[in-house]
Amino acid sequence: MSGRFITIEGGEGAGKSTAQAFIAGKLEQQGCSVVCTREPGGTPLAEAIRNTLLSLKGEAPVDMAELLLLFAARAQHLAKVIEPALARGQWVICDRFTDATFAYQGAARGLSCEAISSLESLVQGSRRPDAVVLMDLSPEIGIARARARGELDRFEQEDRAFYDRVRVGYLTRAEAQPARYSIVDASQPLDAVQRDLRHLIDQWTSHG
Ligand code: T5A
Repeated sequence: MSGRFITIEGGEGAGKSTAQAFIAGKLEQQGCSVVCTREPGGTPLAEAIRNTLLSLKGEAPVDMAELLLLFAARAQHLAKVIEPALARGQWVICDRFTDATFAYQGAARGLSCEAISSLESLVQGSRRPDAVVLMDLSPEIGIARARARGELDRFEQEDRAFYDRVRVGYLTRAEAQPARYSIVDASQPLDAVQRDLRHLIDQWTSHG
């Protein structure tokens, strides 16, 4: 079975990392070779950009600088990790990707979708995720989960209206492309979330 490029999206604390570990474990049990990675990040340079973007210290980037830094990290990550893994036939399970840019920098910060789409084509060529799992959760619960886990980063200091726009941005994209996106109700208890994820894994592997 050849690998697929799966991305996991959603607001703060929606359970993306937990879902990623679960999906990777199930695929590995089926004999798939899996690479787990994340954005921003995934290579030393891209992780350095992540640290800069998430930090509360120093000069905060203006919105356009934030957008360009995210795509700079993405270019490095694609070239060094994602494309080589897919070329080897591995599955790539990525915690956030370009849908996060449309939701955060587009819907929430208000940068133009056309500008983001242009950068998407420039940096990614025709590469798009084969499937996007949207962990949908109200920002209230997500931020409470993130807060319970520890200190909040720069993105986690935004106001409630920002996260509402992020959520609507994600849902709008998911509803426009139902073949590629699967929405998981992330407010459910973990075992119900994992049951839904198992259905998705079955779909992906039965079309392999
Ligand atoms: N960003 C990123 C952009 O603005 N543009 C971009 O293009 C990209 C790529 C960093 C930030 O970067 C921004 C958005 C982000 O703000 P991040 O660190 O990946 O991105 O984002 P966070 O959402 O902050 O990641 P978290 O690690 O906080 O959240 P997760 O991964 O969604 O949640 P997870 O799995 O760690 O779970 C959080 C807690 O909830 C529990 C877990 O055990 C954990 O304690 N939990 C549940 N509890 C109850 N029921 C369930 N069903 C649960 N599932 C998990």
